[in-house]
Amino acid sequence: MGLKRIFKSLIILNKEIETSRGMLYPRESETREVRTLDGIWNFVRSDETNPTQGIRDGWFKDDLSKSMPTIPMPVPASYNDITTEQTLRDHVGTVWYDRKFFVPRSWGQDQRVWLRFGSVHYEAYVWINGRSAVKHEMGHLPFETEVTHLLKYGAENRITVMCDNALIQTTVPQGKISEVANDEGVTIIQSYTFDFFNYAGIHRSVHLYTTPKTFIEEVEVKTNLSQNNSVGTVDYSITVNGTAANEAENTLLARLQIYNREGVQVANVTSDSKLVGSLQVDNVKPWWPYLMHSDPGYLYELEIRLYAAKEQLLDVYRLKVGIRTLSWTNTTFLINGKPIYFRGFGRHEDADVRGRGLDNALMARDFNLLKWIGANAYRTSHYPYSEESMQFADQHGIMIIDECPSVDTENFNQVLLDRHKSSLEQLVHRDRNHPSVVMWSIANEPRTGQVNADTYFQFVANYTRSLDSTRPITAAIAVPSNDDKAGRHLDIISFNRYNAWYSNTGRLDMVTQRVISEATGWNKKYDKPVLMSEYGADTLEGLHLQPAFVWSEEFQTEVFSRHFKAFDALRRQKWFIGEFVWNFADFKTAQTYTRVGGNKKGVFTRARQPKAAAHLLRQRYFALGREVDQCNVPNDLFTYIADVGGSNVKHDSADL
Ligand code: GCB
Repeated sequence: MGLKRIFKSLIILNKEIETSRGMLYPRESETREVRTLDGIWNFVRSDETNPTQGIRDGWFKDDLSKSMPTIPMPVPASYNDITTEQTLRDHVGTVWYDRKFFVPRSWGQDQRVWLRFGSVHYEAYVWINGRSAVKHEMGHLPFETEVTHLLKYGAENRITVMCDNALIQTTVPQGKISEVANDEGVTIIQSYTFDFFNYAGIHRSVHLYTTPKTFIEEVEVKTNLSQNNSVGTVDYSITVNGTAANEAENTLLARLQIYNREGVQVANVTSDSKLVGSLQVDNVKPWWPYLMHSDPGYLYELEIRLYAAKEQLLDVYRLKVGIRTLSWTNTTFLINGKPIYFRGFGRHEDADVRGRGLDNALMARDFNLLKWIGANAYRTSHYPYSEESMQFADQHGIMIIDECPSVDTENFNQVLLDRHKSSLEQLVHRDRNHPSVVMWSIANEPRTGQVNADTYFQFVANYTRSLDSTRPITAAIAVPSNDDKAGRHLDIISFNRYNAWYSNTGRLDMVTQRVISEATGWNKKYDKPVLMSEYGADTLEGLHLQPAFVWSEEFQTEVFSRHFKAFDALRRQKWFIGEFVWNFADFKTAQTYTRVGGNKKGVFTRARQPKAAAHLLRQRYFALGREVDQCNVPNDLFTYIADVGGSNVKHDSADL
């Protein structure tokens, strides 16, 4: 009996899952209006022992303040660090938000209104004027619903959100909830193995936007370049939602135009009624990564005008498009026909006070730092980042390894598999048009040595491939290559390892050869390109110890340098395609005795100031850029030391 049950739970099937619709980033146009509901909302923390009380007592039926005392809460932001209360920081379960807003009278006429959340972590239930509007599970990903029928026009409306942060064995990512005895009774504890704080709340912007009755619901573009990169093609496919499409299918058509950066039209086409076709751009400017070209991040604007019969304009939507190709073999990964060598970071969306909440100032600062340090890539470890940051990456030419929220995945089961696939479906759907996205990461440090990992990751990888065959698939793996059962389903192998930190702590003399042999082991096993997706050392800013000692700035610098040596040896093997430091900046984690206020492996502090190793990394990334991509290096890369011509002393960037 027991055995039978165990066996049953091991069987996982590749089931069909529900797919997302729409979700174009809200943009104003001649036919669309957008307004944000960001600002200060009212907030209530539920009783942890009674998480469904608000539902049973109907808190959504009236102002929250009529049911419970509320506090002001900024949106977007994580709620955890806003107050001084430990109970809110560590809260497990549901919290409630509400606010009032007006909808103009004009919105009630002949159009549709949509409500869109950039992300709510982890699960959200939404009501408008007391009526259920939408429910969504999965942090870090947008969701939307039509609210035309729920709104009062030319009047005041109320939106109520219940957000649940509980992570269990079938959520993505997984967690565990338990009851433990405390001094006075019991406490509900959320535990998780992943190494970042489980921030929660309404993390990204909330938008209301209008569309015409029949409108452009989805646009998918795929780009290509001619052999010599002189002619670009943009294949498009448009999905329309609305009655005009259903009643008179054959009469719909779209006119598409592409404008260059100067606003000059460089291509145009009129679609057939299937709304699928292609545009050609002569003398194209391809989208290039930062430092791989003198004009990186070149974006065109694709304007789509949807018409009904008799040239009646229905809808207009504009999308930025970068024209580039990706291709890969068992040794190389190429963009526009040129091999890529990644120099980048693992990162987090994390900051003081606002937690994981969208912060445009922080985002702009981070991109400035990425460019200052000469990085050309980062991985969205360990979940999808904001749509605004994806747009920034497009503009700045920063390549993205786009990761879904699966981290430390274990105990593979059917519900988990379905949700994991759904997280990738939502991610690919959201990000497929971004030229900056060059790879999908289907997991971070999954337990790929476990029973079922082979089948599980075969399903996940093949599903992702079925959604998008134009980008390679990876996962950041930490089990030894001998134990791994998932790598054969990937296109590119990424591995995480902390030599001289978790393994052989303090032993700087045990880094270089180990990195070389681990990377080589992965390549031997799978015959695929390999990159190192994490390495690093916790470093307390301002702690200086010579000779280098763990936690000091000297130690981080030395750990990096020992890795650089390994990477340079590996670079001679063509299949080694990149290096990613862990982490871009210090970030908050759950409380443990190995974390001093959080994980301190940042090259930058949490306040986004450089540690000593940042300067070393900058010299390396630009040196690589110069060697691999012939980029220019900044004048201030080296500090003047001495005019000792003829000696080996490097004193300016000409010495590189
Ligand atoms: C890892 C994880 C990352 C952690 C890091 C660390 O392997 O992928 O989430 O933060 O190690 O510093 O322990």
